[in-house]
Amino acid sequence: MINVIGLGYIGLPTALMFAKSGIEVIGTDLNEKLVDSLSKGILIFEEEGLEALFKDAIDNGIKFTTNYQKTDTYIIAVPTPYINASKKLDPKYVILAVNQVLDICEKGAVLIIESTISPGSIDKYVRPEIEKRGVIIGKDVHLVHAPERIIPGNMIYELEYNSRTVGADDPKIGERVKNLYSSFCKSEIVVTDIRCAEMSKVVENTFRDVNIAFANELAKICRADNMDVYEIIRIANKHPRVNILQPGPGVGGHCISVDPWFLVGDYPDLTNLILAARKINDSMPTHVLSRIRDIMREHNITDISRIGIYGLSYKENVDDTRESPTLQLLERMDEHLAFGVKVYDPYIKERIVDHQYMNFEDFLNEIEILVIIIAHDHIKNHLDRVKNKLILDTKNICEFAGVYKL
Ligand code: SAJ
Repeated sequence: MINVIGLGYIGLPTALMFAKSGIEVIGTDLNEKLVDSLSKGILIFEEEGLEALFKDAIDNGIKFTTNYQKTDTYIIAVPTPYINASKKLDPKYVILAVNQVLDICEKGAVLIIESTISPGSIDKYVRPEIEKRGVIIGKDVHLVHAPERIIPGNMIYELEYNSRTVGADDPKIGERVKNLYSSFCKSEIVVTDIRCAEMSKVVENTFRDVNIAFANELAKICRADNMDVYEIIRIANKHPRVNILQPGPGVGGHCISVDPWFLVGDYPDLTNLILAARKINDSMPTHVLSRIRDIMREHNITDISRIGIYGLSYKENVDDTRESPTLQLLERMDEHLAFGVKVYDPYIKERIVDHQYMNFEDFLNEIEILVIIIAHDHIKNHLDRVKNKLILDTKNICEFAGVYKL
């Protein structure tokens, strides 16, 4: 039996996949409301294919509880927040989960940590915690770091078809865990050591951050001299060894905008490129603001409440708002005492910011300038309804004339 600890964006789909493939799974979370809801068959976030997977897992007997279970295999997928001021990882939830597992686990149990952690965290935080209890690592318990790689919006597919990394102290345990994941993972599973697994995860996300920063810097250069950045990237990407990502209004989410800071925090003298990339991506909401200002000036609009921001989530077709570009943008506006801008996102069902609309039509009726921050399928399917607005399209989805771009 596997006890999956933490039933959020990563833990839940992973637990469901194991259950679907016929393994006995119990999911544990400290959040009673969440456990209640899952036990009643109600999901609390949306994701393509998740409902069907949930149903299969329930049919296969998956259970949810707030209690840790006595078993020989644990998957820990708890949040690893980062401390904004120091840019360092806060390992408190991982430490708590490890301790609660140790309270109950069988001798020789395998603790698989899936949560993203900064390189060196297992040595720095997890091992000492275990050792101070007199528990011997490699004998009483085995440690594994198997970072997840799935992308919100395509999680279920990627759980099955992405390659995975399993970092273990003991290669034999690594192989055992590899076999376990191969119950649903159809792609290569690389077994390595824990330091390598930690570092490769953070490196993957940092690579994407740097690549996006390059695209964003190109967008600014092209704006300065009136060139079409999208056309230039499209052409450059025809080169067989060039693959530039897309510029945008900022980098959100809990991964790409966070993980590079772990490297900057730990290696401040060695991370020039990575830090520059972070700064460029963090500057994009301000760039969007200056584009809004350009449009207001050009059209003699002075009333901020005539501006409507489309999109509150951190990217398209998800309901996750962590580090979202719109939230970053609203923060910058607040700093400049510019209040009153209107906001709409069909995925966000609760009011989380001021002047947030729940109805698209009402939102459109109140605004003159539409700023597209997130390219949900919803707006792509309703472009004919916004054509009469002044549009700032930061995602390059509008092909009609007169639209302002980044
Ligand atoms: N973005 C751009 N331009 C692009 C691509 C993305 O501006 O060309 C922006 C998005 O709009 C979003 C942010 O970057 O605001 C991050 O989105 P994303 O789709 O690039 O990535 P995440 O954060 O949803 O998921 C990433 C993935 N990592 C990589 O692709 C290397 C995923 O595989 C990881 O599992 C996930 O981080 C994680 O949990 O670490």
